[in-house]
Amino acid sequence: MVRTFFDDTIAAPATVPGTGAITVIRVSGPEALRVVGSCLKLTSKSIESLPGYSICYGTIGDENGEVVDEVLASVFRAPHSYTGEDSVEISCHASSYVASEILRLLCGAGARMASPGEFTRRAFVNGKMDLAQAEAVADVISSSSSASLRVAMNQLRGGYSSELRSIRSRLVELTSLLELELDFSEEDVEFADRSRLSSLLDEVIGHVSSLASSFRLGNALRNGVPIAIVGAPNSGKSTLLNSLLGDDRAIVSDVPGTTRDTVEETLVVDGILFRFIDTAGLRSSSDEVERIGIERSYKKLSEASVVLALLDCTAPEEENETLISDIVSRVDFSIQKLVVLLNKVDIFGANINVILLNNEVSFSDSSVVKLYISAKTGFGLDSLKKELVSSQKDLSSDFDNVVVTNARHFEALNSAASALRKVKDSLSSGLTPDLIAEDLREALHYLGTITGEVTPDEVLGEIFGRFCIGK
Ligand SMILES: Nc1nc2c(ncn2[C@@H]2O[C@H](COP(=O)(O)OP(=O)(O)O)[C@@H](O)[C@H]2O)c(=O)[nH]1
Ligand SMILES: [Mg+2]
Repeated sequence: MVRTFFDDTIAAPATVPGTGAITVIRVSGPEALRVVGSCLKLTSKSIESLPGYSICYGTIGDENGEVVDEVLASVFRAPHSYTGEDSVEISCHASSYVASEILRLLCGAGARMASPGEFTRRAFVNGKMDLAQAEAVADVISSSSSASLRVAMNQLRGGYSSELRSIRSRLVELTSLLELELDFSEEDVEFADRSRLSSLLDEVIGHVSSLASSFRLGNALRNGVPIAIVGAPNSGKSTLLNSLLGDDRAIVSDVPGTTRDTVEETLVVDGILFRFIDTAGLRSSSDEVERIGIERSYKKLSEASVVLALLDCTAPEEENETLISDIVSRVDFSIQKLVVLLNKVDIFGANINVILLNNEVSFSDSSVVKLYISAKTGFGLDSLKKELVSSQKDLSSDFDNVVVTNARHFEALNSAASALRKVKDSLSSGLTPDLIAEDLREALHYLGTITGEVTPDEVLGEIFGRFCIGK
């Protein structure tokens, strides 16, 4: 028998309650087969005699011999199961009454209800996956685009963990070089070649920092590429959001200043998840609430990957010029892209060519894209979507590399990088090896929190607590 770390057996539905064809109830723990066997009747032998990876058909009955449901049960033998323990997955009919009756019988036979994320937590503790992989399970479940799925899948399959392992092993090598020196410190020898140490260190710092900087991309993959829609009140920002989504999500009104807070919605275009942010119109206002909204618009502008500056073609040209120069001064062109949208072209009907000529807004930066659209009729929105997709080319090519998508990992990588920079300073200022080794251990500690080697129980509790019951 394979020894695992838990001596109790847990059970929970692994599928969402509601209408569907079947519900799957997961049972895991040393007693899983006995517990299920006590209420599951098969035609010939008992489930306890079946080998792993087999499926059997039978009936589940209650204390009075009354049949609750006909089910299929899949048998997994430790360690070849999701949790690493003996497990059974019961597929029953998707009636919430049936499921709760089966759970009641399982608990009566010695199982207990699982808490959120407990199956995955067991998989982690039993060494089936590390923490980064366990977190990827939640990411795979919640992925909403092909790009975010690929990144989560890569993490689940251990790509990220193996990258971290290689960084850690280089750091361990560094630490042992230094510790060797420590052991012989009485004799005043310098074993480790300082310049070799320092170049090894540079390599690791570079690696850790590039992982950390992939978070901007990772965050965009996970939560959507942030696209801020900014412009004057009444330029059609909310109308644009609604037509992009094909939904009346934001309030459209011809009273200026209606959108006082930001409205965010996601949309997948060509496999890329975008998060559109409708903001409060930019104008000088004495209204306190509106001013707070405008401040928030500027904040969203600065956080966006792409800024959509929406101009009303029918507004006076000077107004548009002032607004654009305000927006241009706030865009960081090294990491952000600006698309200027001249809206409401439908008003000009057949005279579209006239406005194309008249409404030339000039830009210092030639990378700024300008499009004529009608948020109301949908004219030009396909070109806009194409522009957005092509602005995120790196999103569709880069994600085969390891991409950090998790804020907790991002923080740990930053802490590790800063501990490593301290090591580097200490090396160059000739500090004693014991002090240097301490900072190295600190960096190792932070990296270890990502994969779970040194993650405290409260953090584990918090991570798995965010999972659903049955995961
Ligand atoms: N003709 C026309 N009107 C538009 C267009 N886009 C928005 N509007 C109108 O402009 C007004 C303000 O729109 P809204 O989306 O609330 O502007 P916001 O303040 O920028 O969010 C509404 O009356 C819209 O119907 C457009 O493309 N063409
Ligand atoms: Mg609005």
